[in-house]
Amino acid sequence: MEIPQKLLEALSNADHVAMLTGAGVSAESGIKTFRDPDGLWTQFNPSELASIDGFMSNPELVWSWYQHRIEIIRNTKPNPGHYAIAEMEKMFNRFTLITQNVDRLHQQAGSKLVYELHGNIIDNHCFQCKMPYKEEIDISEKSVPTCPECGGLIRPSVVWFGEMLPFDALCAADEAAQQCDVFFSVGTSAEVYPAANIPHLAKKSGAFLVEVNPNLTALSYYADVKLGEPSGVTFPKLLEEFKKYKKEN
Ligand code: BV8
Ligand code: ZN
Repeated sequence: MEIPQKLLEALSNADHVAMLTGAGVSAESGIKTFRDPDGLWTQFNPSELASIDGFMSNPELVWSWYQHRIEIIRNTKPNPGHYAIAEMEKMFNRFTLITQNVDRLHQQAGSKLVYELHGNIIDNHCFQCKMPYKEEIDISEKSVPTCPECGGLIRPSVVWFGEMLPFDALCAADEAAQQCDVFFSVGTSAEVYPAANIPHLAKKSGAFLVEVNPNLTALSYYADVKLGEPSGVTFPKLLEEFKKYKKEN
């Protein structure tokens, strides 16, 4: 796989690099994506499991589905793509990492600043009074824990469909998209909004847009460079080539 010269040039002139990641960056760690042929949404219905209505109509089903995903994530390690992205954070004057993932594998790989647009699956809070829920979760327990403050049901701290994204993360993402010199869209189908707007905003703001994805997406047409290898292969290669380029130039 060749890393195009024009990308190495854009990176060597870049003061601010920004990146949006999706489920594809965790695929090589063994976590299923959502919309690939064997993706989660082919087996499960997102409106039933990842929505307020779904939780209200069957809290036990939704709670057990998230406990099931947490179990998988607990036995999962970051892949070379996550580690290379963590290293990129130190190589640029400004580096902004924005993710749609709830698995915290970027942080596990050493990324210090990660804006989570869709929350995270590790934390929980009260559905009613929003109070963070810190008590240990007994995953064998089928019933949904209740809030010690108000007795409300406890839910995972992810952003469900129809729910607003965390304001600070969304603002940071929009700001980075408008100010960055190079923007990477990695392992996302770019179909879930408002996250899918961010790469387009970066392009419109003059950023050099790079897509890392083995498949075509709604964004591919707009990319200045498309790297079609899996992210766990692409980023270690990109770092190696970029270090060589910086030495020679
Ligand atoms: C909201 C957390 C409003 C939970 C998730 C405008 C137009 C149309 C619809 C809408 C719109 N605006 C809003 C909507 C509705 C909806 C939406 O976008 N629907 C879509 C489906 C049409 N958006 C919302 O509901 C959002 N909220 O709009 O609120 C509002 C306004 C005011 C007041 C109140 C409310 C909330 C959206 C967030 C939902 N939560 N997750 C959980 O995880 O359980 S979304 C879920 O999908 C994941 O978080 C994920 O991040 C997201 C996107 O999926 P991707 O990450 O892109 O994964 P996908 O499987 O699709 O693609 C993987 C890609 O990786 C593929 O392209 C594949 O080729 C590639 N790949 C595979 N292997 C690799 C790889 N790439 C690189 N390397 C590899 N190895
Ligand atoms: Zn409560």
